[in-house]
Amino acid sequence: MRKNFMKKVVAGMLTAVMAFSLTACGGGDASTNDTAKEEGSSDVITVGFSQVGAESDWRTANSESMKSTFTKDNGYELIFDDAQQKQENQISAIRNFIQQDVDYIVLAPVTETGWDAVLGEAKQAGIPVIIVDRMVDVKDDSLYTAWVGSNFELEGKKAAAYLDAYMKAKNMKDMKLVNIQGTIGASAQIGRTKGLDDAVAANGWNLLEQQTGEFTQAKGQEVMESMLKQYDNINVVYCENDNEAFGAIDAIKAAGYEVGADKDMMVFSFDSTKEGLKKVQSGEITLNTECNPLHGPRVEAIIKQLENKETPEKKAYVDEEMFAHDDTVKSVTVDGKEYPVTVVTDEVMGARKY
Ligand code: GZL
Repeated sequence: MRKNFMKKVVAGMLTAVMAFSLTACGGGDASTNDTAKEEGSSDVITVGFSQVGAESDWRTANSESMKSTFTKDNGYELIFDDAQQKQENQISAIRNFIQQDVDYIVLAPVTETGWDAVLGEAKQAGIPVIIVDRMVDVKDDSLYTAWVGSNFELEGKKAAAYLDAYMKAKNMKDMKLVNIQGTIGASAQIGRTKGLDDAVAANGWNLLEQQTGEFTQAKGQEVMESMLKQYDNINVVYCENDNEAFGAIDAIKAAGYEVGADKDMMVFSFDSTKEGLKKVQSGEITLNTECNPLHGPRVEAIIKQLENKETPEKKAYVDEEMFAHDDTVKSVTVDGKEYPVTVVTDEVMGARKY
């Protein structure tokens, strides 16, 4: 297994000096890491990837992108760990990767906080950490080498701007809005909720309730069922990902309502997966704001830069689109920038990669 040789030698020397000084002072553990590893017998780059789970179509596409990028044929050994949406599982996975002395650790963090200690251990071991998708909130951002993902607050702002424009175009006065949120504390939830909350405050919209749907279809349906029991006049359902929207639509139909912009309730969603866009084309989802999951090549580009001793951008945002059922709203402007809205047609569906 190939090693990041110099990094480990330096880390080993630091550890040895620390261990010696502790021993000299009669305190601490005299053991040191064996970091002066022999150069690996092959050039295979070992990547330990801690994935959130398999909670959504988006996550499946994201995992597929990583697995199809970090293949043996491409010169990699990928160690893939599915944390089943539990942070403690991700922390154990990272510790395992450190034990296995991988060349790179890639983390898709389930939520933003709680990473300082384990990322400190990776740094101590001289293993670069790349964060993908959601963000980590750490005191020292040298604990990770680079991040690539989405601007989630922008996604929320775009969706809210569309809703405002749509309401005005249709002269809809009465809004009774609910938000089925993502996993609380995940960057995607924080940003999409903030984008909506700011618009609610600015426009005086009537937001009846916000509740987490954990980014899953089952929980999205359960939350929608309970909201329908609580409120008899909901007309806008903001879902923070496609799978929640699928569950919400099932619940709305089961309760005897019709889904669609010109029907009883209009549904907004995020991710723009194939299944999500099919529901935009049918009119069940009015707007789907894209969140692009194809991060495999983006993470590989960062690793290649590091292999070439280059410095990657600390944070890299991916560009994302908006998809609507019709052309009532052709574009929205957010923070001075215009974002076009694409009407979903067979041609658009044919071109989708996930
Ligand atoms: C967003 C990602 C979210 C998706 C959900 O980048 O973290 O997690 O929006 C997924 O579908 O579960």
